[in-house]
Amino acid sequence: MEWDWEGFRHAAAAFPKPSGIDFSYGTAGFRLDASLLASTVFRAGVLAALRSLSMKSATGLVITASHNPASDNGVKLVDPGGGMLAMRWEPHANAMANASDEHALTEVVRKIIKEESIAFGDESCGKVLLARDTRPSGQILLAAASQGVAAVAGVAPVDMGILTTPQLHWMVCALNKDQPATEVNYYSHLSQAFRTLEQLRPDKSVRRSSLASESIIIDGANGVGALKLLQLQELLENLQFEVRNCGRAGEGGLNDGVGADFVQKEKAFPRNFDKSDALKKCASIDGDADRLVYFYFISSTISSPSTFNLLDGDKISALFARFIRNQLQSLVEDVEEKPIITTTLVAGYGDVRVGVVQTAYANGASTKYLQQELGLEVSLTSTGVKYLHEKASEYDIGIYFEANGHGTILFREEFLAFLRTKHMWGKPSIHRLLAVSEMINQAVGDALSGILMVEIVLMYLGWSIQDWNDIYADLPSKQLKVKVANRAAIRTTASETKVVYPSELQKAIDTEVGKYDGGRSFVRPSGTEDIVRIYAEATTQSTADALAQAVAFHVYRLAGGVGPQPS
Ligand code: NG1
Ligand code: ZN
Repeated sequence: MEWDWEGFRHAAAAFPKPSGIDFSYGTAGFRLDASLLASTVFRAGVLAALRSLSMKSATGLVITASHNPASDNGVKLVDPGGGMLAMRWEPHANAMANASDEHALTEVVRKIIKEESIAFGDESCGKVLLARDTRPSGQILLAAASQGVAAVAGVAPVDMGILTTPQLHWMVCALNKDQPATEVNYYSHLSQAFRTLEQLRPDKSVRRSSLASESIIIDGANGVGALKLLQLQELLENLQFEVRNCGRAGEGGLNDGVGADFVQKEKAFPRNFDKSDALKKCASIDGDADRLVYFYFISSTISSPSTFNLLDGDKISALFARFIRNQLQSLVEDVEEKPIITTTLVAGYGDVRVGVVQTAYANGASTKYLQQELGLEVSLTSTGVKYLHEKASEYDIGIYFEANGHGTILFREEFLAFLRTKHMWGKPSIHRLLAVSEMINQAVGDALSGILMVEIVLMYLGWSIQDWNDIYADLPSKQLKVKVANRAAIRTTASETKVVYPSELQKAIDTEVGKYDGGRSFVRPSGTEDIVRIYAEATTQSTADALAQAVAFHVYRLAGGVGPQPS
């Protein structure tokens, strides 16, 4: 098939790059004010098409800016396995997004074709699945991305409509495994696995603690996830939830004082929740439904003040890790009586490696719980699920979560194949592990499958949200952000826990940390906003707040802060 370069240039010329902007593929793709994005999404469409040809499999592209304000938008690219675009291709994405015009873009594309040895066959052989969230700018941007895909010879764009980010990841993964891959298939797959797990519950008569409540109230962030939760609910007879912040008239705007990012960072109720919801089990998802946190509120009594309790990604991870560990333990006890510490020897398979992956934002108390209470291996990676996902895939069962609620449980294919061959053992834990691998999204963190998993584990344990919260007490922590003129002006070590440049900044942070008992603090430039993020932990909330404030002041002073100075 001949590449029609003239036609390509013509198509690209319809989406000129805005001048004076340096686009950068961040923590999770490109994200910016929607009015500036048409050229970038067209080019991302071209890139997704090239990636599809290069891998000879379908790829995906989602138009979303996740938890950012409604006026922003962005693009996330999905690799054939269902994960994020391979990091090795990110420089290609940057080079394309920043090409000055259609001629420069053509040169970049030619170079990528050569470097990646992309061959053009005689027939159409590429496919890119496209989806978008509910942002008003989504439709026009999706059309631009679709034209980008179609501009590549032999690649077909397929518009899957309005979806959550994890739904599109799931579909790309399923399609490339020749499995049914529609939205209906997604709901039936998840709900079927949930029902299987319900049936495999060991003691259905187990009494829930007195405060355990069957139902959940979910904050849908006024985004796409709310709509999809309502669809999922129709297939779940035994799980009741009320969805608030669905984007109905009067409920407010997308991510505006609502959603998982707001709840986790502010440690506060989202809109349309209040003290009348005291003691109820509440959850919050973000604007594209790939993050999940839980929360509940205890109203004040004469003896104690009211408290807002956040159960973040770390606590979700700890709950999942406990469940997985228990299932493996019963497998081992049934087979050959071995305790679990880091690896579990299962007859016929060998050591089953279970690991939990976190980032530096993980609360220190969660790491301690995972290591000391559960005896599990914990590894740390840089911020961004692409790093956590990669690390988690090294284990037979890898549990990964960012504190912000983005995460999942990955099962190694060889381990699942082993479990399938052992079906005849008739051990419930084998069937449970297999059902979990079907229910929890294997492609990417997914708030919808995360809710099902949390609920089933609580059901197994007979726990209320308070019982779950009590597994460990978070160390008091505080997150702040400082607006800077150029976020590239700060560089950190690979683990992101130390500033390398400007070096005086790290010295100032060390001095501040030294003033507080049990203090920990680090800063890093955001990969999604023009800000530097500050994290601080200490033994009391007021000292964590003070440490964060002091460090924010040094960031402002030494790293080119703009706008109001932190006090
Ligand atoms: P940045 O803006 O790079 O910190 C944020 C989150 C990441 C990840 C991405 C993608 C924090 C501290 N950072 O990245 O963990 O989720 O957004 O959405 O929550
Ligand atoms: Zn998101």
